[in-house]
Amino acid sequence: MNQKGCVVWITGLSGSGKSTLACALSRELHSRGHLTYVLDGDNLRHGLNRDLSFKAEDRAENIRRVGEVAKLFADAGLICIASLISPYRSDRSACRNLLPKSSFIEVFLNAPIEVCEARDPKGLYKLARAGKIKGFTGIDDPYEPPSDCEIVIQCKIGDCPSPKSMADQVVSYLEVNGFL
Ligand code: GGZ
Repeated sequence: MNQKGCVVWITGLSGSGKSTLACALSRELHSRGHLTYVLDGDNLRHGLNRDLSFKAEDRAENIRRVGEVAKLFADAGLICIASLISPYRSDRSACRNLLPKSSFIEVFLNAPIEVCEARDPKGLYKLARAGKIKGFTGIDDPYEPPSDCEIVIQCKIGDCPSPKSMADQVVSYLEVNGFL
């Protein structure tokens, strides 16, 4: 298969469903015969990026490294799916600038903090509210939503799309734009 590589960059708060979407999207693309690789922020912080904290400069370095790695996969013709909070517009924009135009597809998983905090799968929001984690995105650290991204996935209180339907939204974009 002659596949045009690209980077699908998923941004959103902790608990918004980025990893779930990345996994569902990867499965769907595999089932259609496409090569993918998932770069998940939380996982990479156990290896490649284990020397980095959550202060702004370290988040920038985290995102820079993942952007560079994602570019390598895209150059090799894979659909690279990166799921990181990536809270700063400037860091996301720097990654976009590493790639040829249209090959960086920014997906904003727009789940309100109320939804993410109610899910709280690892209990991190609870710890942040109690002051036991400092600089937690959305609590006492900023999240800058994209103003001009390619895809917005909307999740409202009591009405969030299923993993499959989130993945389908991205797949449709990739089809229409000649990546599949
Ligand atoms: C945000 C934090 C923090 C702080 C630990 N702020 O939802 P998770 O738990 O499983 O994934 C989050 C992960 C964030 O890593 P990223 O590499 O995606 O962040 S960034 O793009 O901002 O560099 C969260 C956990 O780490 N976590 N402390 N203070 N999330």
